Amino acid sequence: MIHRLLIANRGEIALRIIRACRELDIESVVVYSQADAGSAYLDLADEAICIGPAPSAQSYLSIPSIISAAEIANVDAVHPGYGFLAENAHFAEVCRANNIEFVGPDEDTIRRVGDKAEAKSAARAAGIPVVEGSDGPVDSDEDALEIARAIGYPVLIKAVSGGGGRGMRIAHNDISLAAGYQTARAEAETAFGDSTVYIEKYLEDPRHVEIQILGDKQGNVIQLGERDCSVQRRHQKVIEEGPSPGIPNDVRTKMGRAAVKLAKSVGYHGAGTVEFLYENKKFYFIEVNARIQVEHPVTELTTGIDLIKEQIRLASGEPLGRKQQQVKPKGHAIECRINAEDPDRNFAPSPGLITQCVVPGGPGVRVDSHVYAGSRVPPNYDSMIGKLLVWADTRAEAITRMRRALDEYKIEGIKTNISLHRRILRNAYFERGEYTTRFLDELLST
Ligand code: MV4
Repeated sequence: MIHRLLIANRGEIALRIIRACRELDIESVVVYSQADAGSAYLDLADEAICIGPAPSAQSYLSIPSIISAAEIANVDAVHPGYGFLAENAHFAEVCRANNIEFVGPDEDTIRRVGDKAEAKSAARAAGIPVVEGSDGPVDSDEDALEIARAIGYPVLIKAVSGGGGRGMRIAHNDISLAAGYQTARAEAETAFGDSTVYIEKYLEDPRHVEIQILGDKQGNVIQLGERDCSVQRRHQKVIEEGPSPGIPNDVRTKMGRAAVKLAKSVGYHGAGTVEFLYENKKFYFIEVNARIQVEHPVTELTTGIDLIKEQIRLASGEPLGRKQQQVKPKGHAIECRINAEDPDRNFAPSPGLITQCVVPGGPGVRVDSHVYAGSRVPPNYDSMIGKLLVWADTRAEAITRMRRALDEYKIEGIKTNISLHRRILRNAYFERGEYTTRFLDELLST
């Protein structure tokens, strides 16, 4: 049993976890950096501990500081949220070595799926479709060239430790392959301390669809349906929705089964996401996210399942409380990520003091945010300051509701991307559900 839990994160997800703990009657201890001191959500936890100065390397990413806080606070579990240390196998290992339950999968599973070439091999071994490409890492220019010529251009060179699109290079011919292979390796070395790359056929216009899964420590896994995350800019998701407006029912069923099969084959427990690309009626596994994701509330709204509470229950060893047949997603949910950024300055971060904040509400509206009039958005972290979600019976009604909610949202003092969301929600292609990962870049270039 978990009685007292440390939240190794900040902002809206820290608040989200505090709320889940309160409902589970678990004491919460939240850590914070000097940049976040005074933020109101800290008062909602049972205890708040300052772990260091603003730069995340010295606070939210500092394993010694967080473990010290956990020891001082005498917690029996740590929830990492997303980002920061959420998929750090070493952190999970240190937690458990200190007798602290890490809310997430085993360190070996995190390590295994964190290596994207290895995750792909596991998927291939489980009979799940993967994008054609190298069978594992590519260790020389010669091998890279041979593989690229065999599968045909364009190809994509990807870092095995990659994420967020870093260490990725497209190559259209032998020349750009040679250059791309080297730059991808160098970029991966700088970003992840690991220059290992692999090669895939480049899909030119896919949708990004991901399946939410839950697994218990007894080996049971269920899937809670998909989210479409194709609306993104520079590998940052901007809008997510579920179900995906772009995939037929038979594909939905197969993708869900594939996700469960893969999760079982790697001994996955806790909450996780299996990502796929979908193009020309076919789906391909790309990666596993061994954490709760920003967009998890989309699935909470369509299934009625509290994913954070489930994560904590599963971490404490409880079996899944429902069978696959009992999961019946209903209606439609959309999430708009609200970022402190300036649409007129190429979406540059816009930190500062929020002077006015009027939050939407009413039927079918959910706002997950830690900010308010008087709060200061620090320049040190991700620019997301909240998430606006809506739920309705149909996608058309959800769109109408999101437009209404966006029109109610007023944030002053800093710039936000709310105007961008208004524009997307009125776009005819978006309205028809006809969009791929290229949609937002194209919208912004017109
Ligand atoms: C791809 C792809 C096309 N072909 N793989 C981007 C980040 C990483 N999660 C995987 N990504 C992609 N992998 C092949 N073989 C296109 C992307 C991609 C993308 C994927 C999901 C969401 C948005 C994206 C935007 C550009 C490229």
